[in-house]
Amino acid sequence: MTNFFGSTNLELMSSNRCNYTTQLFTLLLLSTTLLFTSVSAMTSDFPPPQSFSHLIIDNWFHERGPLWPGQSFSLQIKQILHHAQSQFQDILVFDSVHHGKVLVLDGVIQCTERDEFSYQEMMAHIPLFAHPNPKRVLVIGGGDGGVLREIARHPSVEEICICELDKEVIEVSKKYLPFMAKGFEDPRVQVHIMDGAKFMEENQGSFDVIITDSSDPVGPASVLFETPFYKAMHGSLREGGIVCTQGECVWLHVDLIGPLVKAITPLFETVEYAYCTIPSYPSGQIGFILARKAGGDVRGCKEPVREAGDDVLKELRYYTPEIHRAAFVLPAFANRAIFGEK
Ligand code: SPD
Repeated sequence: MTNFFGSTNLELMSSNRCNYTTQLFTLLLLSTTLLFTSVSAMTSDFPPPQSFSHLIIDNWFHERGPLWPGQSFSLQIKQILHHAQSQFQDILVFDSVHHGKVLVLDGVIQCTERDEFSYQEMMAHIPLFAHPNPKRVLVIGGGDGGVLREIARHPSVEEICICELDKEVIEVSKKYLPFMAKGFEDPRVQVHIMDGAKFMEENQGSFDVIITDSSDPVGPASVLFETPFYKAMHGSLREGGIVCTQGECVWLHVDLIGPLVKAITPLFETVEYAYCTIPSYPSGQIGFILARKAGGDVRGCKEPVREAGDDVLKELRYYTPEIHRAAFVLPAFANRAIFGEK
């Protein structure tokens, strides 16, 4: 089974041999050619998960990977709480010395207790406050529950569906990461352990907001960064609906983000990019692709169109209406690389 970059996972994980430039070029070609392939092709088999024990040395976890070549972020481990392989991936949870509980999938940090609120709040509240009246929301991935926790703060939302492929991520999060997994307790949440693309095929024109809270484009999450997946999300949105997806890092991945934004621009009314800072993600930053389907009065997502009540704002630690607007203001190099602007 080949992944997003056209390599096997084992080849990719052997980062010394990985030619990053070639992979990014392959990505560009794949993004274009896959535009016309069937969405059901996304559900092909995954390779057996491998162990990432080699990233733990002397009670330190070292995040090394092909998507951030030549750099590594490390956290000191207080105690390993869980380490096992599910059907899809290696799942590690540890208590760290300064970042609280940490969730790691296939050797990549997904959340730390210290800073997860930054990503989860921005991923949920940017699209939800950019929508005049969100009622049905779909989350793809997000098995830790943190994004659900944030969506649940919106009283207009009547139904929150989540499609997570790996039920063990949900179970492990409920056991060790309750500060995020409490998102599953909201009565509006409906859990579907299945492929998100298949779910969307069965739910056309259904959602006001679709949030894809994915890992990086290596292994099970790789298809979520491809154009057919955006076509599937477009089909599953209501008119004027908004997609918000994990959009990687401008310091590391503009060669991935730019071609993807370009490839999906013909599908949507608007395609925009926002970002937040977060110390425990590679290079301390992560972005979001925001794409809006035609219909309704509102264009783009840069302006919140609803007031967040004081009761909600006092609970939030990162999102404010001001940071909503500011998040779309990109450094010059990123604007040029992603949108071709001067
Ligand atoms: N480089 C890691 C990106 C991980 C993004 N997903 C995190 C899931 C948090 N709910």
